[in-house]
Amino acid sequence: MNLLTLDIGGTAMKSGLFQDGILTDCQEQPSRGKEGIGAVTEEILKTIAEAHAHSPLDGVGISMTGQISPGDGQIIFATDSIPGATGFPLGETIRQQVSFPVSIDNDVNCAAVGEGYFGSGKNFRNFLCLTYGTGIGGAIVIDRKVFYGKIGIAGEVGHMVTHAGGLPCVCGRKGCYEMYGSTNALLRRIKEITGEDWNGRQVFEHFSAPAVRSAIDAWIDEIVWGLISLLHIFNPEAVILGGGILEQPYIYDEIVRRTLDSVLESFRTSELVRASLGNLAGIYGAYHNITALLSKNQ
Ligand code: BMX
Ligand code: ZN
Repeated sequence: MNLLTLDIGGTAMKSGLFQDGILTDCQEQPSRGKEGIGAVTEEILKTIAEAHAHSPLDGVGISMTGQISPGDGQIIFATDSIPGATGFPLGETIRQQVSFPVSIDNDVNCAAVGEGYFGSGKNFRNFLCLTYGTGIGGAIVIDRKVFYGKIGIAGEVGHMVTHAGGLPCVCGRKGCYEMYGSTNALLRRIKEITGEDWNGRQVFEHFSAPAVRSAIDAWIDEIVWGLISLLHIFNPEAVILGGGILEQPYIYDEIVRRTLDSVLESFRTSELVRASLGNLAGIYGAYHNITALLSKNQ
């Protein structure tokens, strides 16, 4: 069985090919998010067509940034990290072009499913999964199932307000968590201070520079303030933390230390764990979702 999985964020798109249950190939390319939903869709269709031409596919599992209607794959709302995506019928557009089943869900719901079945979430029934990347995404898992809310879009933690009346957010509102705690927020801050357009890795190469170090520390506090509220609301067994930048041991260690120091004592039993599938969690979740869809269709 040949299944292609795609994990599409505001900046990058990963594709993973599963052959008889084994991830045999994984690639990463720009998602072209800033160019708008048309460019992203073009990349998606091109990647599917190339994989299918190489070895015929039985299904495609998609993990997509934005508020996704899990059944039809419509983008109910997306921030300006992908202009024009709000309202776009992504599922319908892809399904019109292919002859095999396609599953689509929000990227962090997929990451939570990936971690839940194959990674750090295996030992927990009730957990949150949060990723820190272009934005901040979230998923709520209750009794091993993603909690979808009324119309399928629960868990948009990036848009809880952590600074009333604060910075304008890509969602059109003000003061959202992701404007302060996402990797993009850190890179923006570093650019203001140094004038440099660094990526996350380059920022950490300058970790010992006092101005860089203090920007990193202030950014970690922003992450922690959001986590404190979430722990108090959900009292989860665990919070799984993902996003490439969390691979920096200093960040993860400080998030854990400061969060557990700052929550009410009665909330300190929640575990804060790193996504063990790293940035492949979405790919594995999309794989689980398309496998489940195929067996339901049988
Ligand atoms: C945003 C929102 C979420 C997404 C999260 C992480 C859009 C386009 N995205 O808050 O749906 O889960 O970012 O996504 O509205 P990423 O782009 O950082 O991977
Ligand atoms: Zn917002």
